[in-house]
Parts: sequence; structure tokens; C-alpha cells
Amino acid sequence: MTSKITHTHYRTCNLCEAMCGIAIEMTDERIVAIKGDSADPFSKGHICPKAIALQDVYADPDRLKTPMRRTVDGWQAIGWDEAIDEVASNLRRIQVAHGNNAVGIYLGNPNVHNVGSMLFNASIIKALRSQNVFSATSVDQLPHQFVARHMFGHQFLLPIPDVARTDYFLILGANPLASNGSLMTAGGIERHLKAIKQRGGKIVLIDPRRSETAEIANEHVFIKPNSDVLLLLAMLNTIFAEGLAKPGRLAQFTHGLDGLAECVSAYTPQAVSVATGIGAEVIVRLACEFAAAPSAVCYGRVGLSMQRFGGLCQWLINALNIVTGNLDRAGGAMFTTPAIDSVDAPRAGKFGRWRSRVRGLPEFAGELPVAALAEEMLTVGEGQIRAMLTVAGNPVLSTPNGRQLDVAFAGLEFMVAIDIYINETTRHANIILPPTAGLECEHYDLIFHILAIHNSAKYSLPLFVAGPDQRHDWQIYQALVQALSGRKPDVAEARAAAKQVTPAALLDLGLRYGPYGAAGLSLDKLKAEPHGVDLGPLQPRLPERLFTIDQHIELVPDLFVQDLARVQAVFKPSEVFKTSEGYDLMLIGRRELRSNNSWMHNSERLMRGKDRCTLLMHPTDAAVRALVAQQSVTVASRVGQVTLPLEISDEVMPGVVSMPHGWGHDRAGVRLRVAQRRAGVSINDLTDEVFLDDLTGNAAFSGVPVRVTCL
Ligand SMILES: Nc1nc2c(c(=O)[nH]1)N[C@H]1C(S)=C(S)[C@@H](COP(=O)(O)OP(=O)(O)OC[C@H]3O[C@@H](n4cnc5c(=O)[nH]c(N)nc54)[C@H](O)[C@@H]3O)O[C@H]1N2
Ligand SMILES: Nc1nc2c(c(=O)[nH]1)N[C@H]1C(S)=C(S)[C@@H](COP(=O)(O)OP(=O)(O)OC[C@H]3O[C@@H](n4cnc5c(=O)[nH]c(N)nc54)[C@H](O)[C@@H]3O)O[C@H]1N2
Ligand code: SF4
Ligand SMILES: [Mo]
Repeated sequence: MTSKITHTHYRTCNLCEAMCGIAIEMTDERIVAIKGDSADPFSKGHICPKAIALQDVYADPDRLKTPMRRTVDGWQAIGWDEAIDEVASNLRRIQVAHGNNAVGIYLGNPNVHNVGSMLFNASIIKALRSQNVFSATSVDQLPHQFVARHMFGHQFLLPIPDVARTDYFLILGANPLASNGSLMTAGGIERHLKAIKQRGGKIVLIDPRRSETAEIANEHVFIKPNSDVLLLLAMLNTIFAEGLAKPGRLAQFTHGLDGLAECVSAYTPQAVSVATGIGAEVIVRLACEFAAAPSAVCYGRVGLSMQRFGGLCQWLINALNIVTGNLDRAGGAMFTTPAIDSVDAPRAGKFGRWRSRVRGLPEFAGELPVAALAEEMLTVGEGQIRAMLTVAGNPVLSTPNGRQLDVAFAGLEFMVAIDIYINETTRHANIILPPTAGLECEHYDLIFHILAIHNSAKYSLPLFVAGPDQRHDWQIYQALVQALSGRKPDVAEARAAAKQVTPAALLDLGLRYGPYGAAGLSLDKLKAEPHGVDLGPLQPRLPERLFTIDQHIELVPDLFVQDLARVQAVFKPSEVFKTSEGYDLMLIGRRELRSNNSWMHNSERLMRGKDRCTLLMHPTDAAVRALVAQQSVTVASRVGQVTLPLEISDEVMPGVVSMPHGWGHDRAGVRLRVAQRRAGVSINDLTDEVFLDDLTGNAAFSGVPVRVTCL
């Protein structure tokens, strides 16, 4: 018997960056179906299996709804006032005794997908006044932001591939068919990729693994992990050597075109061929094709930013787009015109104002590299982190050397987590403050509209009303900030403030003062358009959009030229990037459609099917080690080892092994009952906290030296 649909709720799925419009069919208060919203002008009906799991998170019996205190007898539910007071008094006590930096903060990825968090989490960081702020940025897109800051003057001025119009799409280290696109919000990327081919364009993918995206590309080229910097240098070398540099109108506002030619002059395709594993003739051909295409765009994502030369890679990608005249033009890499524009001067992104205490790693935009988090907790001395606040993050599974972090968290004097689950990280907390889940929240993508391939705007109302005992993330921050101030507010004053300063009020202001405000865009207008509004294709925005002092692009910032010395230091033709002694394979990561970093494995339906946490190895590497498919193998690195099933496939290139991240739910005390049944193992028990991009501080997950043996 099918239930009668009483109404349909339209919203944007907030699980990944794709911003898919979804239609949730309801029977009274019950979800009957979650479908793609074909009337959404941006995503046009695209959806992936994770959207269905939004209801699994909502209905998950393991999801926390009230604050929890860890006691010797287990977790105890407590009231909000008591919880907030206990958190604020412990954090303050520790700061008074040991200084502000004694409290550290880690902000995880879902913060960026939560409008209340985006609008209010600065307030809690400000209230704590600690320099020990960390986030998932430094295990992800830090190189992109760092490079944008230095070339275009603002960390959020990220050029977005204009996939809807390009003739040539060169992708390095991204797998949009599994990830649904990143720093390229596209709601249905497959449709756009197919259209490139249909209109006679070409897609080329550079990846050590023949991924799902390779299957629909016109050409896939294997590359040795960590060597993309050399490929990009050699492509630029070819472009200058063949006289193909044609920056066009960009030359009028770009400094350093000659300097760039000089920087790349030593890196001929022949010189980098062995190190990259790519034939010189292939490199020359790719460079010539790219330069000759009517429009072309080069794009590199986590496979490139999670490298020892992540910063240089992202710099050279921009450089390739610029010297071929493909920045800021249709079919190239373009800047968006978001309806709420957070690309403003205060957020441009300062650099190096302070350094981490133990390793001296530089701050960027108010944050330190998360690879330094454990040592800041474990190294005794003045300024040591003694208490942590984690918000929407799971660093034990998502940042390098997770076992060391486990030890560090366990040794803290006090820890508080704002999270909906007791997971590998939050199990260490003394108090967990659980916010509402996605379907209970209103939604507006403050960040992903800035990163989208098409300008649009959409606001979603909550589907379910939060219970009287529940709090949104932003309300938890407000309560904490108030409690940390030590001042008891006048009740009437507090009520009046809470009514005015809401996410909705701030969004309305942002829309009215944004680029479409004069044309009448406001929150009420968006509320009347539940599928969202189409604001048109990306437009050329330079030079006006630049935040550099003289509104010029800095094509060759000094810092990057200096960092090339690091490439030279390891660049010895024929032996570059050899793996370390005793470790003869290079480990890379992978994403699968049905996972979402570490936190969606508690959904029964996303967990169905065959084991996904496996090690992929090339047949020749398996044969040499006498390994057979499906057997358990042990992977060891400098920092640890894990055991998991082997899959043998020529999808990965010889010398490279691949496993997904976000698994390893068998740690004691975790309460994710579905995830625990097929726990998998964590790749970050193998990744190394000393393995970094020295320029930006981003963790280098690609090409971790490992060895593989049978049990
Ligand atoms: N080796 C390796 N490691 C990686 C990667 C890789 O490719 N390889 N990828 C990296 C990348 S790109 C990223 S972004 C990071 C992610 O790293 P993290 O952000 O640290 O981890 P997540 O798995 O996203 O954890 C999200 C947490 O937020 C909680 N949560 C979900 N929604 C909400 C909400 O609305 N409010 C609150 N308060 N909590 C919520 C979940 O319960 C979960 O605990 O992992 C990184 N780690
Ligand atoms: N289903 C799903 N979707 C997601 C997520 C998820 O966990 N699951 N996470 C979301 C998040 S937080 C992010 S940041 C995005 C990331 O989105 P993507 O950047 O598209 O991430 P991946 O799918 O990990 O693709 C990285 C690719 O880089 C390759 N690679 C590894 N090392 C190297 C190298 O040295 N050189 C080159 N050229 N390639 C290399 C890998 O084989 C892999 O195919 O995805 C988002 N979407
Ligand atoms: S692709 Fe991303 S935004 Fe779209 S339905 Fe899947 S998880 Fe949601
Ligand atoms: Mo990410």
C-alpha cells in the first residue's frame, strides 16, 4: 500500500558540495520519498544515494539529542544549562591558569555546510582568543586558498572551471564522478562532462588510478603520486618553448609573465618524464592541445592539494590557465558573482602572524596546520593545549596519524565536542553538545554559491521543527559565548538580541546588500522561490574583482619561486620521489559515492553491498608478493599499520596502492552501531604528520611510503 503524499518539501541537500535540489515527499510528518528536484534551476534533478540518507541521520537512534556527560559509569544525559556552565567554567579555568592558547579549537567539514555555523562560529573563536585554531582546511583545500590569496589578493577568489562552456577540461587529482565535484559546485557534474564530449570537446584526466571519472574521460594518463608539480612545470615549459603563451587581455593586469618563463625553463618534458612516469611526447601533446583549444581549463583537486608540493601545484594550475588566456573567460576558469558576497577585505587571508609552538608552522587566515595538533597537546611546556573544543569534526579519522591524536585527546584535562554522534573523536569528550541535524535546519549555501559553476541562490526552510530541548549549532555558540563572558544577561535583553540576530536576518541583509540586492533579491523573494533562482552563467570579473593592492594578478609571487628550491632539491632525473627505505609502495586515497568522509557509515542503506574499505593493488605488485585477491593484508608505514582485504586491479598503476578514508569505527567507546558492524580501518593510522606541503602546511596524504605483507 502506498501512502498518500500530503505535501512536498523542497530544499538543498547539504551533505556534499554539489548543492543538489531535492524534493521530499511527505505524508503528514513522515518522509515517503526523497527525489531529485527537476525544477531546481541549478541541479536540474540530479541526486545521489546519500541524499536519501538525510532521513537516516534524522531518524538515527544513535544520534544524540541532549547534552551528554562522560562519567566512570558511562554517558549521562544532562540539561543544557548545566552542560553549558560546565563547559564554560572548565574552559575559562584552564585559560586563567595556563593562558588562552591552552584551549584549542578544531572545526570540521560540516561547519561549511551549515549556515548557522558559518554565520556564528567566528564568535566562539573570538571569545576564546586562542591562537590554537585548526580545521579540516589544512587536510584539504588550504593550498587553493593560500595561492588565491597570493595571486589574486583574497583566499576565496578561487577560479572555478566553466564546465558548461569549455572545450578542453584537464583534470588532475580529482574524481568528480565519486565526489560530485569539489571547489566546482555543479549539482550533476556527469551531465556537464558528457556535454563537453557531445559538443566535440575533450576531457583528459591525470591520476595514479583509473577512476570512475577516467571511464568517461576521453583520455586518462597515469602519473606517479606527488609528481604533478613536475608535469605542470613541463607543460608550462612547452608552452613558452613553442611560443604558445597568449594571455590576451590578462596581460594588461598581470605582473610577472617573463618571470614565469624563467622559473619553468629547466623543466623540459624530457627532464621530468621518468619522475612523472609520463612520456615526454605525451606532455608536449597535452600542452599543445591545451593551448590550441578554443577554450580550455585546468583544474586540480585533493589529489593535488594533498601533496608535498600542493601549493606549487595550485599556483602552476592558475598559471597555465593565465598564460593561455583562459582565466576569466567563458570556457576557462572563472570567478562567480554570488548573491551573498563573503569575498570581502576582512576575510582576505593574513599569513604568518604567528607560528605553532612546537614545529613553528605558520598561521594562515587565523588557523594553524592540523598536522601539528597532536604535538601541541602532547608536548609539555608553556602554551601546551590542555583543553579542546571540536565542532563538526572527526580529526581522529580525518587527519594524519590518528592513533597519536587518540593518545593526545585521551590525555587532555577537558574536552567538549559539538556533534551529533559519539564517534572516534567525540568519545574522548567530557561533554558533548548535540545540535540539530540537517533536516531540522534552515539552509543557505554561503560558501558553495561562491564556488559554483553557475550563479544561483536558494534558501531552504527546516523540514522538521526542532524539539524544545534541541539547539541549533549557532544557538549553542551563542550560549557558550554568553557563558564564557561570565556576565548573566538581563532576560529581556537576551530575548530581544536573539530575535534580531538570527541566521535568517543576517541572510536577508547579505542578500539586500549583495550584487542582486538592487534588483530586488531578498530573503522573502527566495522564500517565494523554493526551487531557487537562476542568476545566470559566470561572467568575466577581472580586473575589478581582484583584491591585490594595484588590482593586478601576481603571476610569480616570491614565496612560490623560493619554494621551487624544494622541488630542485629532490629533483634528480630518474630517481626523484623514490619511496623511503623499507617502504616500497606509495599509498593514495580514494572516495566512494556512498561515503561522506567519516560520518555517514551509520546509514544501513549506504552500507549495503560489498566491502568498500579495501586495498587496491596492481596485479604485478601482488604477484611479486605472492598475494591473492580477498586475502587480508597488512599495510605498514612509519607511523602505524592496519589490516584489510586486498583487491587486485590494474586500475592503480604499479607501485601505487589505494584505500579510502573515513573508516576505522572499531575503536572502543564509539556509538555508531551500524558503522561498527563493518568498521573498516583508518588510512590515517598510516598517514604521517611530518609529511607536509612545507609552503602551505597542508597535510601530504598522497604517496605515503608503505609496505604490504600478508598476515
Ligand atoms: N587520508 C585522507 N584523509 C582525509 C581526506 C583524504 O582524502 N584522505 N580528506 C580530507 C577532507 S577533504 C576533509 S574535508 C576531512 C573531513 O574531516 P572532518 O571534518 O574532521 O571529518 P568528518 O568526517 O567530515 O566529520 C564530521 C563530523 O561532523 C558531525 N556533523 C555532521 N553534521 C553536523 C552538524 O550539522 N553540526 C555539527 N556540530 N556536527 C555535525 C559528524 O557527526 C562528524 O562527527 O577529511 C580529510 N581527511
Ligand atoms: N561521495 C563522497 N563525496 C564527497 C566526499 C566524500 O567523502 N564522499 N567528500 C567531499 C569532500 S570533503 C571533498 S574535499 C571532495 C573532494 O573531491 P575530489 O577532489 O574529487 O576527491 P577524490 O574523489 O578523493 O579524488 C582525488 C583523486 O586524486 C587522485 N590522486 C591521489 N594522489 C594523486 C597524485 O599524486 N596526483 C594526481 N594527479 N592524482 C592523485 C586519487 O586517485 C583520486 O582519484 O569530495 C567531496 N565529496
Ligand atoms: S551529490 Fe552531494 S548534494 Fe547532491 S544529493 Fe548527493 S550528497 Fe547531496
Ligand atoms: Mo574536504
